Amino acid sequence: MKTKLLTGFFVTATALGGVLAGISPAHAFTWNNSWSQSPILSKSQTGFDDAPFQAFVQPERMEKVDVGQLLLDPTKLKLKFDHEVKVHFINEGAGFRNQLAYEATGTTTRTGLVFNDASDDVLKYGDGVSLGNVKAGTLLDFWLRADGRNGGRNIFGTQTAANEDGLQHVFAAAYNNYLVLGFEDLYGGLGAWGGKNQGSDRDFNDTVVVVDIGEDNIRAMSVPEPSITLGLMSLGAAGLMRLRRRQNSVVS
Ligand SMILES: [Ca+2]
Ligand SMILES: [Ca+2]
Repeated sequence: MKTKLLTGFFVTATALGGVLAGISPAHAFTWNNSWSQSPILSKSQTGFDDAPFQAFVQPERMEKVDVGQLLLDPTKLKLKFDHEVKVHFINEGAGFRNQLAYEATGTTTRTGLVFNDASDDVLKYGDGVSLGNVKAGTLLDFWLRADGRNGGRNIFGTQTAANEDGLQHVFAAAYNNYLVLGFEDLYGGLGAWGGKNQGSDRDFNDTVVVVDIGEDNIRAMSVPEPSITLGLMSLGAAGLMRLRRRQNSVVS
């Protein structure tokens, strides 16, 4: 009976932790080495113009760039409308040869490679890759394998809680009806050395991409929705009550 009680407690604690952490608990992302690179689409093929977004590649963080962008929570990039999602390479300010992957969770569930080598040695500014149609109700996450092209194995993504150093590695912003993502590819805090730390400059411009999720999705993401948090909290409380009842029935 003691074991059952303990199990009940852990289930309750995990559920509560998930609610407190926000929408989803931390999860690890597994890189699949058998992914292949989807066709790289040129600007003439997509009609995308990278010029307005070059302002995000400078020796500072994205929140310090002032072009009228709106900062978004990188952990909550959820689509409300179906869209053929495309990712465009803007620029890079890195010594590393970074790789970029994506993860769709929810209505559409799949993972895949975006850029096998997000370097300006191989990509032109504005080059794009289609991730295919992504359905409404899908959470989009992006994961960078730092220097992955040269064998690097550190993976940093939009889900901050899943990053091994516990730090934010992606800035997200809405600008010109697109989603802009800027990645930091060095492990650890600003200027920190020792252990796995790499004396990071925390400039968040090591790989910069623009994601075309459609104007409707960008508009929906740009509207603050305080009712969501409240709804989640009450949902969590209801779940907790159910678990307590279940736990009690096990004990009795
Ligand atoms: Ca940099
Ligand atoms: Ca950096």
